Amino acid sequence: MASLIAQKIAVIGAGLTGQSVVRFAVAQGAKVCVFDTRDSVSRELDFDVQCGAIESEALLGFDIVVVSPGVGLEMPALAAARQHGIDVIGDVELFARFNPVRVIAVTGSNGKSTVVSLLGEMFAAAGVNARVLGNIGTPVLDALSDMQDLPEWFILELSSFQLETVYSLKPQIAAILNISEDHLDRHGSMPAYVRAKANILNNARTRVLNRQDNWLGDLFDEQTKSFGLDSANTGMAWDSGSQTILHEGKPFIDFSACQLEGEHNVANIQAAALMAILAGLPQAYINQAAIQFSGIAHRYQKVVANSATLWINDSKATNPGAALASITAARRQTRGKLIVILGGDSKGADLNILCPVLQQQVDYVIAIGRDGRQFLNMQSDSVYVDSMQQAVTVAAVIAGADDTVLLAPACASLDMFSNYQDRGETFVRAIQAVAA
Ligand code: UMA
Ligand code: ADP
Repeated sequence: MASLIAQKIAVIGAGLTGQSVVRFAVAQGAKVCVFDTRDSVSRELDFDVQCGAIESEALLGFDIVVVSPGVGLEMPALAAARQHGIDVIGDVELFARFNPVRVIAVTGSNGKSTVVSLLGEMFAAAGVNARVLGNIGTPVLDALSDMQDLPEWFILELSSFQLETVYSLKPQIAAILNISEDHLDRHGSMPAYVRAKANILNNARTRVLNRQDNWLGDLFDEQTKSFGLDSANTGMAWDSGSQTILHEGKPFIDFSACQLEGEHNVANIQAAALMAILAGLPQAYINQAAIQFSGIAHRYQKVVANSATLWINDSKATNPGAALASITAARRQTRGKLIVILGGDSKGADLNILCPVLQQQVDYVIAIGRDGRQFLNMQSDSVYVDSMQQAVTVAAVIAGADDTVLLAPACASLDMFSNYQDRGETFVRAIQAVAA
């Protein structure tokens, strides 16, 4: 295990990750200096932060630079540090150098939080102590604050941002759920985005991959276990007629008894169940958790409202691939019209991949946000509005009984809201106001 005693560490970014790095590094005896490229940091912190642009030579006196996931690695000060042989890493790499616990690591463009949460429930049902951490919201280093109180497993949700700087992680099981366009404003191209995600597999004992995803074909090795919405006799498969998830060709989970809805969630349950099997959990507990799990907030959730219309909040559908899965699921569940609210910050993604589904499966598009106008060319029955309240008011006029209104924006929320939770909550409040 590495030692941080008297090491000089620069922490870039004073958000959740940066704060966890400071706590961990200080506890390990390091000397820490925190930088944030914003002009000021509004939150209250118990350490000093150097705010504003980081001079290109500013990091050269440090032993290690720990970069928060939201900070792009091409920043000149980081490039200079790398050129001088300074260790430039992320929090997950630092975690990996100290972590003594078995790890399951999960990435993918969509479904990560659902899968790690469900997997956590499967461990809990089986009475095996596991902690869910990472991009889902709890920085990984916080789990190492008490080395005398560690679980049997860590279940890590890892983003492409975090995986760009991971080298030493040795997961027992590493999964890539799927790949579709996301974060291209940061990674620049799909191959670069996939390369970042594929880092999760580097030292993994067993790979878990989606066998129907074209981007993942080259990543299979002899030990890889796979899942898919097909009738294969290997890994996890799917019998849509009987709504049954199969394992090695045999019925394993009755999806019609589960609370999660939509075929994208079939894939999510398959992935979680496969990892649970590989971790040695008994089938009965895997089944029990799959059936009882009701999903997480802002992911394809029915909104409770005094309305004959079905309203679905999928604010976390923040890229076109997620919106595609969401719209497909909603169309299958809807007898009447399907009205979809889309738009926001596209993060450089090509929104046109949604054109066929909007034309063929959606009756009306309500567009919002910075890049929302792009959707107006994809569906003639469409309108652009300035706020979520207006979007819900227009939807309420168009929709009747048997109709569904789906918020699946295909975009990030930050142009109009503080985050996707704020966008989802604004949607729900607006529904409750019109349905009152
Ligand atoms: N900052 C800079 N310079 C920059 C960018 C940011 O100084 O160029 C500073 C900001 O001023 C701020 C701090 O860095 O003070 C924020 O750091 P951060 O953006 O890395 O965010 P954290 O608060 O550390 O949260 C991160 C993840 N955020 C991102 O990757 C953007 C959280 O994922 C994660 O839950 C958390 O670590 C704990 O691991 C959020 C996310 O949006 C949910 N993830 C993306 C996604 O899911 O699509 C990848
Ligand atoms: P992530 O953590 O990767 O963002 P979530 O589990 O939070 O994933 O789900 C985010 C959104 O992605 C969901 O609300 C849904 O619209 C979509 N989604 C979830 N699972 C899948 C999947 N397996 N394939 C495609 N889209 C999915």
